[in-house]
Amino acid sequence: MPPIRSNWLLKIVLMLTGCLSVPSLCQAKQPNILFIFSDDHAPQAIGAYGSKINQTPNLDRIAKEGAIFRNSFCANSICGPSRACILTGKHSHLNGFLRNGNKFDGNQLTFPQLMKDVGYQTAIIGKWHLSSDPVGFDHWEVLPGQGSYYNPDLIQMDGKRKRYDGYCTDIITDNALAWLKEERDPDKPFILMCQHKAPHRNWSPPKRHFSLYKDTDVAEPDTLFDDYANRSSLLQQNEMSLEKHFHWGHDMKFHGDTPFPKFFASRHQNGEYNRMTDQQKADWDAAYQPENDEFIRRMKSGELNDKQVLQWKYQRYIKDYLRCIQAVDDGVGRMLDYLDEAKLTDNTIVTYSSDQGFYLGEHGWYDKRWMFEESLLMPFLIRWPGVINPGVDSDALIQNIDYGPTFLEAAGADVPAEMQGRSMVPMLKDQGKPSASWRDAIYYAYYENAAVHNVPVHDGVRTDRYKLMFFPRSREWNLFDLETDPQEMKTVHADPQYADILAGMQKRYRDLRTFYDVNTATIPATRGDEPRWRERDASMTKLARTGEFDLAFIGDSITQGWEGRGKATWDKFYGSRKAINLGIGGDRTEHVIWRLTHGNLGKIKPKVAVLMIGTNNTGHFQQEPSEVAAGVKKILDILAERLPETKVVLHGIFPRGAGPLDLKRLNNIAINQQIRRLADGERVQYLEVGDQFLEADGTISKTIMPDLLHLSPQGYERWAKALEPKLKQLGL
Ligand code: SGN
Ligand code: CA
Repeated sequence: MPPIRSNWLLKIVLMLTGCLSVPSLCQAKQPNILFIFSDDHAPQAIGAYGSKINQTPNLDRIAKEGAIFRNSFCANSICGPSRACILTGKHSHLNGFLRNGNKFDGNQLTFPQLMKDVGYQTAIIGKWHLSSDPVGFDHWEVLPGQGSYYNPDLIQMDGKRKRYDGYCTDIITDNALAWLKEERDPDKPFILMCQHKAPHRNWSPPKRHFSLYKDTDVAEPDTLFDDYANRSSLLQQNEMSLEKHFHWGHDMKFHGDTPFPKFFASRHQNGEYNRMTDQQKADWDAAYQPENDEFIRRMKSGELNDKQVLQWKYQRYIKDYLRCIQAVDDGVGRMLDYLDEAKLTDNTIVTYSSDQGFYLGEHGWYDKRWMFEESLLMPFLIRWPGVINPGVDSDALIQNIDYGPTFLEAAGADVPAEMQGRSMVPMLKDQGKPSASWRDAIYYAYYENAAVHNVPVHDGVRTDRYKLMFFPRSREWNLFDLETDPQEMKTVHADPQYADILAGMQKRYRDLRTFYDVNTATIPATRGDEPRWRERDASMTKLARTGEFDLAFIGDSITQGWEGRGKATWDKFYGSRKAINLGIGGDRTEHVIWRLTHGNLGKIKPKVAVLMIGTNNTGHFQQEPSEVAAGVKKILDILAERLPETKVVLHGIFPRGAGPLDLKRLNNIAINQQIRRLADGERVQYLEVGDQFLEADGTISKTIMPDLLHLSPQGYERWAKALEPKLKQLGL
């Protein structure tokens, strides 16, 4: 953990000068912060980062007059999660916003709230995408969800939506400037977060940039035709390729259905076009129609081979993307000009960043999510006159969880110990040079399983030279040497020459997970990418919605087995007792956590829930017993919150394996030793019936557990009999 920065001295000075009560005096000390942020803007499309494909003079100005960070990384490369990491200074598993679609808990500790506490005015205008309303801001005006490029709606602080005529990037800039000029209190320091929608999909540019790149081709990336060989097999399953996953209307800006279904998906029309006024539509069509007609003509005449079609798609995509960025750059220029005009430049920190990077055709992709460089990287430019010299260029490994701590320290506020990021202020004062104790590796985790673009859950670490990724879905490691293979085309995890490096990186991975409190057993996880799991989960949710159950069994395959080898016993014991089976084979604690918070409890209010879970945590991943116990605890907490009247029979995990020294069995015993303490004897009653399945010498008979893990019909009968007195005692 970073040390708590105690700013008592500053506080005394502020108090003596009256600053705490008369904030105007503070302005010289407390810098304003203008946080300009965009969505999906990859560093390789910023001049200062060496872009080969576009020019961004205004963004470059921030770098030129301040610092550029070349090793700036995202903690979780997706929109809402990245924003939650920034607000909280914590990795996703602790701030609770793991994937788009979660709802941000605004009552948790966030840096804007803490800045308010030290006298700042806080404002956010633009894309928010965290579902709940912004908390900790004196002023906010945010796009609903993803927002729109054309004639966007913005949610007002009273909850009403206001529609603006015009182009989103310009409107967000206008409104941010209006707040600076007219609404803020000039006697107080401010943090203004100006957050663009652009250049997010579907990359709809403004009219003034329609003709940019009109008559030129944009350079293609080297890896546009990546075949995904030599890396995790899961790469092949992606649904974010230029080749297969662009929509004719939405992405490629054609009207109607595609005549070429082999090359283009057809589902999504261009929703932006539908929002346009007649004049906007006319301007749009004047720009796109001739090119579209020409492409259709060439396709119909058979002039284009598959490769050329892909190249055409790349040009359409990248040009629109870059045109959107040009408008962001224009907006940044207007903001910087205003700071000059209003004489605010000297006392204002300006940062530019984006929620993550993006694939601009690299690896044949658009979108983000993967831990490969293009989407792991985030731009981070910062200007701080008087502190950062012009032209600082830093290779320090920074992350979005560092922004909050940095702003807090700059504002003279304490950085709470619970924030996992670190303040960059000392490094900024040292012109981008990290101290000896600065981090040597970053931790990354992506959780959005079973979602758009089908990128698997994975996590990993990156040092200045190596990157290690772990894919739980296939249980694969991938290791990249960024010096010899900067484009990450070949994993070297199995190369004997890298054996020591692999071992070292795996240790770094384990240690960083411990350092950041990453316990997979407690992080809600869906297996929705597995059709059988998805179907069973959905059917249980449907059944649970019907409501009437007195008894619920919750668990993994051993519980699910009541419908298989245990069926006769189930019918006998529970057939007439309104019982529901919420077991899914292969589940670990994290999956049960997901299910119970994503519909599986439906409307049920059972008298008794019988819970047994954890054997797969041990069997599949060798999670530590304490980690698994924490997972069980979380499940009990969920049950307490959602079903406060329900009594829980918490089973010790059944024994497994051939003999008493079977390692997986020992792990279950260790878990049981911990979870039995979670029972209060009232709401939660611990019940261990494992001895029912053991022979006198501690072995397990195959007539009871044919595979030494799952019960036979006889085994189920023994389970039911051992459980019965407890159920009776609990009123069933
Ligand atoms: C939308 C996009 C996806 C994108 C996600 C997340 N589809 O679903 O391409 O990956 O947002 O983006 S779209 O058809 O709506 O454009 S994020 O930046 O918000 O995380
Ligand atoms: Ca984004």
